[in-house]
Amino acid sequence: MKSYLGLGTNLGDRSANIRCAIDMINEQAGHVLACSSFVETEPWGFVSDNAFLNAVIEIDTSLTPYELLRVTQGIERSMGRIRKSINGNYSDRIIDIDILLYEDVVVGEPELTIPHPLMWQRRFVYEPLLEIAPHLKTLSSHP
Ligand code: PH2
Ligand code: MG
Ligand code: MG
Repeated sequence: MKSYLGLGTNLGDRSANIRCAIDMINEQAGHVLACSSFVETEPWGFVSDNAFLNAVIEIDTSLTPYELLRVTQGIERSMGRIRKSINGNYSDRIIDIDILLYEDVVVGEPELTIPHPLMWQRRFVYEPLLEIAPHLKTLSSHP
């Protein structure tokens, strides 16, 4: 099954963090088929002095969406991500792995929403996504 994952980090050696996450995803979740450029982006939705590095990858996975969520959360934890948010607000992080799309599956649960509900609002997601998946432009409301 084809899935697109968004990767983001704004702490430590950011490009090493993304490369480490990609290696672990490739080992634990499924073959990485494509990887976007790593793009430097301003924090979106919260205030921080630490700029982000973002990327999007395409994988071929035999995991279900929930198994993929468990595995990506396990990778986040193993890379040292502790707090997900502070009082419900976004916070700095070593690595964040978000499931953007999974085939054309739609999931609407509190724990997991696919397609990612904010993906077409966030330039740091849709720019790298469209770089590796230009055919998805028809899904977006952006030109
Ligand atoms: N992730 C967020 C909130 N804000 N801003 C940027 N630039 N990059 C991100 O990956 C990001 C964000 C929530 O996960
Ligand atoms: Mg996120
Ligand atoms: Mg996340």
